[in-house]
Amino acid sequence: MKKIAIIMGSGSDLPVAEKAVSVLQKLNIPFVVRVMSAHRTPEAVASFARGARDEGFGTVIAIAGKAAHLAGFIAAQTRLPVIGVPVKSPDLGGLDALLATVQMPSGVPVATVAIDGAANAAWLAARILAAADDGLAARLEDEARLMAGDVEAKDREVRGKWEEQK
Ligand code: RP5
Repeated sequence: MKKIAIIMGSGSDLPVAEKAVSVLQKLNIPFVVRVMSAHRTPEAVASFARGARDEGFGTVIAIAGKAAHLAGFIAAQTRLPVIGVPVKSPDLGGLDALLATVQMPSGVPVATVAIDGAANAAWLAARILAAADDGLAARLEDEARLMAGDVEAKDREVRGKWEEQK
């Protein structure tokens, strides 16, 4: 099975990265977590991105805030799918990172999720791998049924509550 790389630009992004870790663990998908900065350790990022396919990765999740060039910098150097997660910052609320991540030039895409949306980055990465993995596709169907079950249970609870107040 292909691995997923979770790359964050700073140790301060770890709480966001952990959301992706939880999803990948739940789905039993192999992953690697690294801290590498497009600005502070650009050679390390370049080396990783260029070798990622040969290392057995199928998708890269890149998490960064502020002037968030990490996802785009990785996408420039690998043809693997790259998913960008903009991180919320106290000054501009993450809009800075969202725009820096999403506004890529044609031909070099970064699939950008919501601000701090690392969970959905992992779900999307799983869907990408599941296109060529029937076992993973079946696990995603199971998880979708569980999610539906949670909503239906809450619906029953809420309906019951209002019926009691008639
Ligand atoms: C980005 O700048 C990082 O991804 C982080 O979200 C933000 C702040 O980094 P630190 O100054 O906390 O290292 O490069």
